[in-house]
Amino acid sequence: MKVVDLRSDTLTRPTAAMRQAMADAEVGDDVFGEDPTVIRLEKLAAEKLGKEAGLYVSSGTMGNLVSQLSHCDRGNEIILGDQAHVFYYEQGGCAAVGGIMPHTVPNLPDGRLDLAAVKAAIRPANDHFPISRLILLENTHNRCSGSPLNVEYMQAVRKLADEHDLKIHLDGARLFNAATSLGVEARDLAADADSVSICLSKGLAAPVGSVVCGRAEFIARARRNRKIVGGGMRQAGVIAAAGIISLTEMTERLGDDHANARKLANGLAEIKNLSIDPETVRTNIVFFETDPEHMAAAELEKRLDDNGVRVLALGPTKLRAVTHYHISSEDIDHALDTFRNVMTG
Ligand code: TLP
Repeated sequence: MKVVDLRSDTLTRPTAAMRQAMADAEVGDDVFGEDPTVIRLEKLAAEKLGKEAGLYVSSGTMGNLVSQLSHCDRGNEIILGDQAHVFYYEQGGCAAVGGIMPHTVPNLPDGRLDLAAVKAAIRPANDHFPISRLILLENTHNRCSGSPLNVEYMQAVRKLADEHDLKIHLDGARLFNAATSLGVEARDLAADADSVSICLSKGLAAPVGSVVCGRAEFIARARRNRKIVGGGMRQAGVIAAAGIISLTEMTERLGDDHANARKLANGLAEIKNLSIDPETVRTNIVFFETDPEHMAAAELEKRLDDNGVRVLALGPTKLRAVTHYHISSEDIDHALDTFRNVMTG
């Protein structure tokens, strides 16, 4: 049976060029700072994001955690969206590992945080309160339909952060999707953040890895924090080699994934008992709702799966489909046929 797996862009497998580069990678011990391929990847990522230095980490979760640990002391507070991946899907690592308190404000449907709400969340100097240290943003915003945050918004948050002496961390797991969607460079979207974590292992198809970028002095702290969470890797050039291909060859094709996501959204909008506004789909993530009177999300997920189409049910009525490197326009046609059969059958 043909399988169209739309559960996540994390499912992408390394390309032939990546596998070759991994086999050929020159390596050394990266904890000694001696792996030339890791060094090359870190420099390349920093250059692409317009930052002084980069740090190769094993995952987006680790990138976000070491960044928070490197900005904050125990008892400090971070301000972030209530839909943020860091708040929702990272086991509260900031609190569990770093003693850092998350202070959420509601995400707007397009992934932004209302600036007045952020301002209201910043603690005044008072011995009763924790110290606000960091604003954490996500671009694109996973749970907010994969929406991209634009440069003007980043600048506005920077201004507010500067007025209150706060740092900004950007969870840029899909920053190149945002840049593609907005027609800007990733470095333009990173310019106003003190630190940025990008993922190589989602739409960019590397098997593992993320890179945190920022000022050299920040990255030196992040390197220490990576070690304490067990992220000091040895001959990591073997995997970093694939990440270099992610950044040199895989960013340019993300527009295809966005076109496929929009095509899927347009098709789903036509199917009775499903609802979606295709205009909200601006990158590769498609959220849609099912009418539970007709079929609950978990049931729809299962029936699709039985027919070779995989999506994720993320609530009683809410589902997510994500396009990526292994999904073609024909796969979307096939998936839509399956949706129609399952919904009417
Ligand atoms: N997201 C995964 C799941 O964890 C939900 C997915 O399938 O979308 N930031 C953002 C915005 C992410 O979407 C993810 C992964 C991460 C961080 C964490 O990356 P990893 O999985 O490498 O730790």
